[in-house]
Amino acid sequence: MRIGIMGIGYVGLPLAVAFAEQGHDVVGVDVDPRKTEALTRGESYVEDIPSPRLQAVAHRLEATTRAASLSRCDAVLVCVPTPLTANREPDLGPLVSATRVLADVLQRGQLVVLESTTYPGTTRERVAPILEETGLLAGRDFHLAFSPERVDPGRSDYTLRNTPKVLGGLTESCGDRAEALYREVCDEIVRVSSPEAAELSKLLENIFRSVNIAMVNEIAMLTDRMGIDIWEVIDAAATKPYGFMRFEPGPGMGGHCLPVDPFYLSWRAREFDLTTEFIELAGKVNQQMPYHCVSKVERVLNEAGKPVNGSRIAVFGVSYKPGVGDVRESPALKIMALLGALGADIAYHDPHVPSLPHDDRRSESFDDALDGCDLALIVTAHPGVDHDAIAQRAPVVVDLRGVTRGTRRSVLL
Ligand code: SAJ
Repeated sequence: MRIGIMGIGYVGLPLAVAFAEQGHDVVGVDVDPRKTEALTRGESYVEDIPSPRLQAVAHRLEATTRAASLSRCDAVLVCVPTPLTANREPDLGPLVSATRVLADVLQRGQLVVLESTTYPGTTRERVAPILEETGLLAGRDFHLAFSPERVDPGRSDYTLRNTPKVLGGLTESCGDRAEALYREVCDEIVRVSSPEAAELSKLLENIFRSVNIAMVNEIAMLTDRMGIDIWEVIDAAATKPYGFMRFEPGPGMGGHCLPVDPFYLSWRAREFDLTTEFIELAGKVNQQMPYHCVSKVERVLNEAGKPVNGSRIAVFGVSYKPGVGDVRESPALKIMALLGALGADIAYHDPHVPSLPHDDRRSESFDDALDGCDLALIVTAHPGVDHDAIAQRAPVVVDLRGVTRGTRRSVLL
């Protein structure tokens, strides 16, 4: 088959490589020429896709900014970003413009699948009408379905191949067609009755995490006042062989999914006269965590007789979660900004983030960051970083991830 991918980022590129590895010709279309040029040179910019793997399928992979190439494809997968506006409302701009571009080249008999996370109804109410402006009817002249991406950055045990693929077609035959396509790269297909059910299942997955992370973060703010070790409490609760799922408190929730996706549903729910309290509350609690962490640092420095102003604080781990270099919505950035506003002299060490996108700060070596600091702040605990050494060598440590529990030399969240 000839497969088209619109948006060759952390979702589109793994799909492109997977289909090419199955012997299919793939056209990757992206508005960003830096991406298409890098792929043409065989350079991957997605951590989970090493360049050698990309180069191995270079003969089957065409990267271009020209959408015309999609007209020769049997199927087109749409994997463009679905961010929030500044007012935390869904921003379907990238999706609508990609769909308009696709409409200009859409051919009878093609299959179109939307993978971008979005609110229930997007495929049927926003994508289908734009494609049907061509005069072709969805479900009759072309097939249309929704199948949510489930990429978990940095994870290697579960991949596209062995993570069940949920999909919902606009019609039964749309679903059948999409299922036949994904069986090429996924071991298990989970059919649901409609695109709406598939759209909502994805949001439920991430809202489930957002709400549970918020719940444990709120309890961590309470145990901080009660003088109880939240980590000991979670370890104990996690011994329950059923009915409890472990989530860990932390500096807040980052990434491009969990801080974003829930608001797609809360916005949509308003059209049905329902305020999704859980989602809103979880958002508020998780947003508060950077402030709670900064007040913790202030208190710890104060106990050492030092003001934040002028203190040298070494931040360890600035990406949004361990093992990845992605700093989107990372709580570490908020914490550094808040501490900076209090006059702290901040340095950071992160083996995954050599420099920060929004200012000229660069990651210092482990020793340079640690030596001479008044306080070490562990925000994201990357594997391979010697957190015990931090606890041994820093005058005082605030550990937001509970990785130095055993050392008894650090102050936990
Ligand atoms: N976090 C906590 N405590 C926890 C777990 C996570 O504070 O117990 C924080 C992390 O530090 C991070 C944020 O939450 O800042 C999100 O991390 P994550 O690992 O929960 O999620 P993502 O955003 O990297 O990936 C999620 C995954 N969703 C689920 O596991 C249901 C991934 O599978 C999705 O594909 C991805 O969202 C997505 O693209 O939607």
